[in-house]
Amino acid sequence: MKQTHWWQEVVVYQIYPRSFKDSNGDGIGDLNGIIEKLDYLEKLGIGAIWLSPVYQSPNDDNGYDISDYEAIMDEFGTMAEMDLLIAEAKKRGIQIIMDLVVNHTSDEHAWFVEAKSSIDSKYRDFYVWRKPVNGQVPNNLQSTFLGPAWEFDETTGEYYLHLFSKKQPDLNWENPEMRQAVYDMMNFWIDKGIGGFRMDVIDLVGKIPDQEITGNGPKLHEYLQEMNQQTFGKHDLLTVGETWGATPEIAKLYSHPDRKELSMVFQFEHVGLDEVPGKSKWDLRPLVIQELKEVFNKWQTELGNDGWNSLFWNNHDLPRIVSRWGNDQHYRVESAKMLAILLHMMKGTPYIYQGEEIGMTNKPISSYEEIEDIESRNFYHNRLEKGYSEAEIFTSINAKGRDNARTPMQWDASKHAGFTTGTPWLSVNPNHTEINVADALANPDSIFYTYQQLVQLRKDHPLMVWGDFELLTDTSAEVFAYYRRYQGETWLVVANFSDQEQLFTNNHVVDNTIIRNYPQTELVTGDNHLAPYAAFVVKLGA
Ligand code: TEU
Ligand code: CA
Repeated sequence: MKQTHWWQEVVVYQIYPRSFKDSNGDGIGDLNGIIEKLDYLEKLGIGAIWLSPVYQSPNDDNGYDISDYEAIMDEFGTMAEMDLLIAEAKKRGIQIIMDLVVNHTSDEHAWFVEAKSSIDSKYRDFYVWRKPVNGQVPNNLQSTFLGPAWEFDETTGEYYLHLFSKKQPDLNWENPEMRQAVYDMMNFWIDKGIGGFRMDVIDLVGKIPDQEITGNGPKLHEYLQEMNQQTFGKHDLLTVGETWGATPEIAKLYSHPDRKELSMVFQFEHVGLDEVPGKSKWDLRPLVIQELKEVFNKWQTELGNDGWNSLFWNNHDLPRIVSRWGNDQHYRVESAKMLAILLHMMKGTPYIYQGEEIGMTNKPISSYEEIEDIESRNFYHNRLEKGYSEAEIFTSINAKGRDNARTPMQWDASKHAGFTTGTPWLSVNPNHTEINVADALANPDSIFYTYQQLVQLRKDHPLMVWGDFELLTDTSAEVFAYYRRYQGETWLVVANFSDQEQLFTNNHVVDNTIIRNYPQTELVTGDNHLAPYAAFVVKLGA
């Protein structure tokens, strides 16, 4: 008998609290705003919310720099409101998944303030300190946000490690007391009745800085097994690790049920397909659809029952999928629905990022003043220094910059999209007059209802959760088609991943249509001329 878990059967919705809903007019989304919108999320049908960080933070990296793990950021609200959110969500069958950022803290966290005060501080070893080498940085480790990963501290004459901004010093996981302090903090949240954790860059915690090893260090899985035993192992919680470098083999180490580590990981292999290999996320090349098929096929077939997939197109670090791989102009609605159907019909736990369910798009910018995100700001300076033109830099930022995902949620057509009555911390996309929740709810053909239907189908059909995946390989390059099979039943998923009509030959008898994005068309036996971005799911007859 295979063991099943609630987190294999739900759809998760990610909230970036700063941009979701402002309840008090200060221009910043907050916990009360989320509570106000729980009925909307219940209508969508999701079973869990992954909440990006809501903890106390100086916001150098929008909450991913935490100064107190057991306090709520002032702008977001109070701990009492957090408790209310957990309770109100639970009433609607929704679990709260907290973002666990424990590769690093803020430099304003009490541990770091203490650690920095003296070499003899009892917190010194909670972080990674090294002496200068020939008066220079200890080695060549680089920060993800560009520049050296070492920052010199004048007071004690040593460098500390920061794989992200210098206001995000890395924790030293080799220190058992530090690990215990993290586990205590996790238990504080578990005792509040949360549904689990999304673990920020968890693949970095086994780092060996002196060997310049960051991801997938030798003790990584030992730490995760210890964490599991000390915290969530006794509860059936959803735990998802953010693991940039994962292959299917590595994903099994994290998520094989017998290993007692995590429920699943976010793998990013598909995310990198529009980048020039070996260069950075900013160096763009067109997507080759055949490669996308191969990557998904690999992940869908190789995990088997030895691990569990997560399914996502979007998050707060990635550009809007409809702008990136769909068509955010003429075929916005069709392509957004196609992308939804293609992903949600796969095996794994699907994640919807706020606004994806109404087809929100990237928001182009043209001046430095419009950049909010630290990663994009650093990139801008770095490329200017290297001699790139502003035009080239903005092409990259408009395609891939993180602010694209972070513009405020578009609730209605009013000024500032109903997100705030004040001035939003990041400007609203002007297209909110056409793309917004109120319009989506009023239109039975909207993208919202495609997502709602996909969420419901998953509840009604074990095939969607458990069915085996098989890619069709004899299609045109632009057609992404696969079967799902479960207990004698077969569904065929067909998606035209292009803005051109495509021919698709179906050799099977069609029993009935499960979902589609062109309401007036059927998938038939024999030749089908698929309209741009058309997608169908049909149950095959015997
Ligand atoms: O992201 C990890 C990470 O490596 C990202 O910085 C990623 O490389 C980049 O955003 C791709 O555009 C996590 C969080 O999701 C991100 O928001 C944080 O900034 C980062 O960790 C540090 O906590
Ligand atoms: Ca607010």
